[in-house]
Amino acid sequence: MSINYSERIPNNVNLAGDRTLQRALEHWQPKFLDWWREMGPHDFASADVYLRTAIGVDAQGWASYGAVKMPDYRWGIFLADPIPDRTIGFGDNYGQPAWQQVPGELRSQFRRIIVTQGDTEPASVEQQHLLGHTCPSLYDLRNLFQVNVEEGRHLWAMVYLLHAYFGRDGREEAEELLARHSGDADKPRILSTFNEPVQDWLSFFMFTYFTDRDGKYQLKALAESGFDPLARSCRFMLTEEAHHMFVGETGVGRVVKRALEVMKELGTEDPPAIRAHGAIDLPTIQRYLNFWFTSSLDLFGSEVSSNAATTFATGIKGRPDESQYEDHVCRDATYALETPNGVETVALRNAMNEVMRTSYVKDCEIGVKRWNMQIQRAGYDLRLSLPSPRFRRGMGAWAGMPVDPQGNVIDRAEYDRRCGEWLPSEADRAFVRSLMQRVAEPGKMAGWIAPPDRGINNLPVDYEYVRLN
Ligand code: BYC
Repeated sequence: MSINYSERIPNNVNLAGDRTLQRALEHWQPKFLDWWREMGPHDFASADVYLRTAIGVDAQGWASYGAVKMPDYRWGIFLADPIPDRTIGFGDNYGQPAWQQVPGELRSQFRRIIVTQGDTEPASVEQQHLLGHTCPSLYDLRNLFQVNVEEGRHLWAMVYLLHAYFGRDGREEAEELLARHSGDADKPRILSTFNEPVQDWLSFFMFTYFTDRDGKYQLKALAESGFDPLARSCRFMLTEEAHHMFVGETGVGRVVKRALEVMKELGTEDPPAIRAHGAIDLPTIQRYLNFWFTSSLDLFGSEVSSNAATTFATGIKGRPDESQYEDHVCRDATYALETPNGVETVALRNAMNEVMRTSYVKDCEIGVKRWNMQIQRAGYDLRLSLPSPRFRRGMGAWAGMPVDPQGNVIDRAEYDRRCGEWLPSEADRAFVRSLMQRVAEPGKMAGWIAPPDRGINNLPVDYEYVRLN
């Protein structure tokens, strides 16, 4: 079904065919816009931003590009095309027809998962609220705003499901999605990472590399769901998500590149010297990486989880790329889990969070390898690395354990003492913040980041991606 753009809410779900639902969503729309004005990108409402907007859901030509003022962005509801005769691909209902409605007995679990997914989207926009003021270039500013409007659209995707399939409860949850706020003492966002401040662009790039990648894995798992409208929503969200991780991977890569340039120029690897030259030294980049990677690992939940077992068994949430596995039912399969008490054998269904986390870690390694290739090519021995998934965990079996980045349990006093080596210190953060000065001339870059290899949608790097009216 094509997308109807003449309606107040662009959609390919035939909203006009369900007046009650349409009215309910049109009632939510101004509240969303109020939230956007207050909590979205601060101060850029009148800027013309070169944005891509979804205009279809097929793989080719799904988006159009053009200058848009963000409050006028057409946030819409788009589901990927249905797969004819789709069946449930995992769990106890394996092979049964996919559900077009939520089965009554699974209602509260589906709602909880959709709300959790939905909550992260506006949370990330709130975390990035002030970043526009310190953009390193107009190219980066545009990418920030692209990510922000698409997170807003992903919120719409979840709000549609809540309104369309969960009645009054769903409408109440949709209101709550705008009432909780990132870092709020009384009404914080649901998941830990989404309450962490993102006050500088190095954090933003780490966030889009590591935390948006959790998004990729969770969305892939929900794209397998037996509830077909959820699966189709998530399939289309994944199309948009790829750009967010591109922003992260290339962003960190450009910060590394700039550090290497300065190292060459000065003939030293000495962090204070590199900093004095206005670039971010590699050990500081490693500490930021450690922080955001470990925080994002917690987003997968506990290693052993009865919630995970239930959502898999019932057909609510599969594994990312379920088709790669042979056994889709996993009734008797087991998983060998490394815990602080040694290896424990647990039912595979209970270990689904860990299965997902393990695939996520592998995916995270790809970018780290690319960053290291740059360092190697520049002739330096230092390598960036992912810390052990046991390090600095806040959820699960390793939560709160004094573990070093290599994964060894160490003395707590030593752990406390050495945290400053492994994680950004207040001084690191203050230094990185001191570099965050707005650069807003077309083609100009801040001194701590290298220019991108190419511009957006075949435009040159020095195109005026944001016109600050
Ligand atoms: N912080 O059984 P457990 C994205 C809660 S990112 C705080 O171990 P379960 C995006 C958990 O909710 C993707 N609480 O875990 C990225 C549960 O609470 P209740 C977001 C946490 O349930 C960037 C309790 O602890 N999508 O899209 O198997 C920008 C016990 O949990 C945390 C999803 O997460 C935490 N880190 O799995 C924009 C998908 N971890 O219910 C967007 C939907 C766990 O007992 N969510 N808890 O009160 C889920 O599938 C699951 O809820 C989780 C947790 C994977 C998060």
